[in-house]
This record gives sequence, C-alpha cells and structure tokens, in this order.
Amino acid sequence: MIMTFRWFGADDPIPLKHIRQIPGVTGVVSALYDIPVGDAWPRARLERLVADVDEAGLTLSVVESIPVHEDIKLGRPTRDRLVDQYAESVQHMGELGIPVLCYNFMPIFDWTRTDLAMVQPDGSTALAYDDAALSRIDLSRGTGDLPGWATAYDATTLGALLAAYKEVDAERLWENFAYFLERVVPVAQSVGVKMAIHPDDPPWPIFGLPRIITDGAAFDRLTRIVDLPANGVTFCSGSLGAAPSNDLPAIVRSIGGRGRIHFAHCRNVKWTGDRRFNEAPHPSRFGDVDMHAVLKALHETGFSGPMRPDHGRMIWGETGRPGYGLYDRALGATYLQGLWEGITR
Ligand code: DNO
Repeated sequence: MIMTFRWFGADDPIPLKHIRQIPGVTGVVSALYDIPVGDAWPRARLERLVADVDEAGLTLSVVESIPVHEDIKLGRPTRDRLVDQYAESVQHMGELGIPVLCYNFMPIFDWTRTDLAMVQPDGSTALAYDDAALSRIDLSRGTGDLPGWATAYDATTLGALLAAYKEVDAERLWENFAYFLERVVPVAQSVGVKMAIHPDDPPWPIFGLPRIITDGAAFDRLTRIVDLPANGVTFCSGSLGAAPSNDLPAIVRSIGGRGRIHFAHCRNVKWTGDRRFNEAPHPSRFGDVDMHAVLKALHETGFSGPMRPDHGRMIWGETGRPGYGLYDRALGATYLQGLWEGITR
C-alpha cells in the first residue's frame, strides 16, 4: 500500500512541502485544473506537474480526475472527438509513467453535500448530506444555491443539461458508459495506465438524474464490459458507505479478489437517517464504516496500490477547501497506516 494525499496544485493552500512532512505519505494525487473539460491534456503540462511533485520529494501516483465531458455521458454525436481527446490524455499519462487514473461518470454533478460546515459536538465542522434538504434546492437559478464545489453552471446552461438528461435513463447511461470504456480502456491497457472509476457520491440518484455506480453489482458489471486489468475501480469507503445496504468488506473481497481495485479512498460516515449522513473522523468507532474490516479485506485481496485519506473535518481553526484541510486528513493518514501496520505485521 502506498499512502498518498490529494493536492489541488499551486492554488492549494497546503503546499507540497507540508504534505511531505506527514509521516509515511509518499504519493500525491493531483490533476491539471485549468484545462477545459473535453480538451486533451498537453503532455508538457502533465510533465511539469510530475516534475513539481518530484522536486518536492514526492511522486505523482494518481491523476484524479480527468473529467468526462457531458456529451460523452449523454451519448451526443460530438462524443467521438471527445473520447479521442480523453484517450490522448490517458496516453500522455502512460508515457510519463503515471500509473492510475481516478475518474467518475456522474451526470452533471460530482460529489454533492447539503452542508459544508455542520458543527459537531467537539466544535469541529464536517460535510453533511440530507436528501430532504437537497430536494429544497432550487436549480432554476443555476448552481448558485448548491453548496459544494460542483462545476458552476448558469441557469440557461444547467436548464439545457437537465432537459437533455430527460432522454437518458440508467440503462442509456450504462450504454454510453460502455461506449466510453470500449474506446478508452484498451488505450489505457496498452500504455500501462490503470483506470479507477470513482463510485457515485452519494450512491443514489439526485435531482432526478440517474446514478449507476452505486454498489458492488455495478463494479462487477462495469469491469466485465471491457474485461481487461486496466478497467478497475476506486474503492471509496465513504461514498459506498453512505448506503447502509452496501456491505463494504464483501464488496472489497469481490472486486478486489479479481484484482480490480486500483485506488482506495478511506473515509468514515455516520448515518443520521434515511439518505442522511455526515462525515466523521476516520477511525471506525466514530462512524458506520468498519475501517478495520475494510483494510483487512483490502490486505487479504492483495491490495498494493495507492490509498488516500479522503475528506477530513475542519479542526484546530483551519479554514480552506471543504473536506480538504491539512490537519484532519493528516490524522487520517497516520491512523490508516497504524491500522495497516497492525493488520499486515
Ligand atoms: C471528492 C472526490 C471526488 C472524486 C471524483 C473522481 O472529494 O472523491 O470528487 O475526485 O468523483 O472523479
């Protein structure tokens, strides 16, 4: 297992030299954040990123994410050019020796929360989600009212996208996903890049949009569409763990047993009602994720890839990007390493 940490590039308030000081963290998870969605990532830009991380004494272990253009998810005729450009970015990753790509296939919205700073009894703040609160969000004014870091859309653009998705139900989305996988995975396989789809977060439909990567059955289905080792998943304990019906260790054993877990996101959640949860400190006893059981299953299935502490709370007065402060994630990284040491020794 390689312990990694997400870094948002030069705009991240947390510099690489601080990440380097977290015990045991050797890998960085990052991306090129200013390339328009759909464009191919220039090789020279990716090379610069690799060099910057390298100069800090760390290794770029994962690209998270190259976003998938909505036209691909919608199956529009423009998708062929966009898929080619996606494959070109993957090719550049391979040429530079970046081994893992984390991406997602969620319509319009990436991870979604209804509260970015829910005050906890200890005075820290955590990200939270409540389906009832989500249903009260008015999207007729664009993404302005949406808490989170979702791509910002004005009312007209968002309205048009939501209308276009009326034609795309879950099965159609699967077809469009298959079309993408059939063209990109073989390229990834040939250049030595492992593709690791991130499960939908939360793992159920939101705003009437389909969400398909929500459980172990979906992992199984997608990895069989193109049955190559490069076609794998990001096992995210927090995303999958938001649904009590997901048996996390069983999912790890099934998909990990086939060698398809290429990346692990470890985070804890506390269920507070039906489709309602808040994020919790990483150790098992603070939430509903049995982190010990998850890591044990990862170990038993031979997991040797990158792992990162996922979202942390804001503690010790830290301010910054919701979910991505330094302190609580650093505590998560050391906790996860302790657990791993206890399991593997
Ligand atoms: C949230 C992240 C996700 C993830 C993407 C991968 O904090 O886990 O935004 O990066 O879904 O494409």
